[in-house]
Amino acid sequence: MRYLTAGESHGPQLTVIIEGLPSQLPFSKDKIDEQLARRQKGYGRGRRMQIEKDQVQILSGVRFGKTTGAPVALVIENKDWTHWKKIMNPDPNPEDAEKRRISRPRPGHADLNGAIKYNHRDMRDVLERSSARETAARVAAGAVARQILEMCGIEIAGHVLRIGEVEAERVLDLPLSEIRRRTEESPVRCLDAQAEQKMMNLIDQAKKEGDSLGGIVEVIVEGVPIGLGSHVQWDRKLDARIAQAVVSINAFKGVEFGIGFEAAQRKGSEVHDEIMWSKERGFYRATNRLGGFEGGMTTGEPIVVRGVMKPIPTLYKPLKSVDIDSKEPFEASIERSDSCAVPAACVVMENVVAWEIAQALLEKFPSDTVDELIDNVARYRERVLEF
Ligand code: EPS
Repeated sequence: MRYLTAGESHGPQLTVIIEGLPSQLPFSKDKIDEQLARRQKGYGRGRRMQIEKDQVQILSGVRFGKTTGAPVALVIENKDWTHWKKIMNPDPNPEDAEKRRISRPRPGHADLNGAIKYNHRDMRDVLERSSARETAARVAAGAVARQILEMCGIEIAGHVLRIGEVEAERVLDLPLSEIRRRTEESPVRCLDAQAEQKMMNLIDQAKKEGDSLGGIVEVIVEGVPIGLGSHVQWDRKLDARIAQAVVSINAFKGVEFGIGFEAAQRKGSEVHDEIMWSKERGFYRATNRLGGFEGGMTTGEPIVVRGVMKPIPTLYKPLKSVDIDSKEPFEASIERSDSCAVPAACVVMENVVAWEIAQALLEKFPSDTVDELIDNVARYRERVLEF
């Protein structure tokens, strides 16, 4: 299973093509729209989100509510495009070519590197595609993957652990349904009410100062069978593939599993999870410090993965940069942005992780129909219990 996205931030639409979905998968537009709506929310989002109302159109591969096995094409319209038709015109149009031309790269964005690499004198040709608007398309693909996971008894939830200097108190052992319920009610998708208020105050302050904030997001996946991914080759290790997917989300700079970077400070006996067995559960771990992975394969314990997002680099507060035409220094100051997109990024991360797990599931259990997949997973789970 694979997907590609296309589309610019202010072009007419975002497009996703998904190939390799099993047939007969109940395909819910509402469930995709629900994920898209979740991504649009969050305290600290800017004015663009008041313009957009992201909804998916299904263009192929689905008939009478089920996948056919053919590629699925999905489209999300950019409502803002009506204001950008001239600027984003694909036809040769010298009259408008100079309008809104960008010669001033923003520090922290793809602008300068992309312009040099692709030889663009108008950096709009870079930033339109590098914009985090593209994450709406990735969320749509992940929302489809979630529908596969759901049918195989795999659940996912995410929450915000940190925004700037405010860290949430860890809430242990909450059922994922409860995490989903509580984060949906929180404007910053945080489980700790006190931290939530502090996070919101910090976002207000950053906004007032023309600054931006990053943070840490945690995603948990339960019900994953043992043995997704493989130790035998570097590019089949599922934790590594999840790491790539997470760091590829705009502004994400790092990823950790379980206790993560803290493992460096602990002794081996305080890191590794002891192996247990019972008739009801089969093999399991006494703890889950490694976050659900050993040897690039799932252990059957919950996957616990965290991603760190840098503060959005589009700032009202000017940073020094250099104009690519005049080579004169200037102070970059940009009009419209989100001051904090960590709550939205939490939804993006949940969905990109869902995609990687669904893909690994279909690699372990190649199936042309969803019923075959469900049977294969169920039979494997029984075999694992008897191992
Ligand atoms: C973004 C800049 C802003 C954000 C955008 C990402 O858009 P605009 O330039 O139109 O104000 O709102 O995020 C989205 C459009 C989105 O859907 O998340 C950027 O430069 O990355």
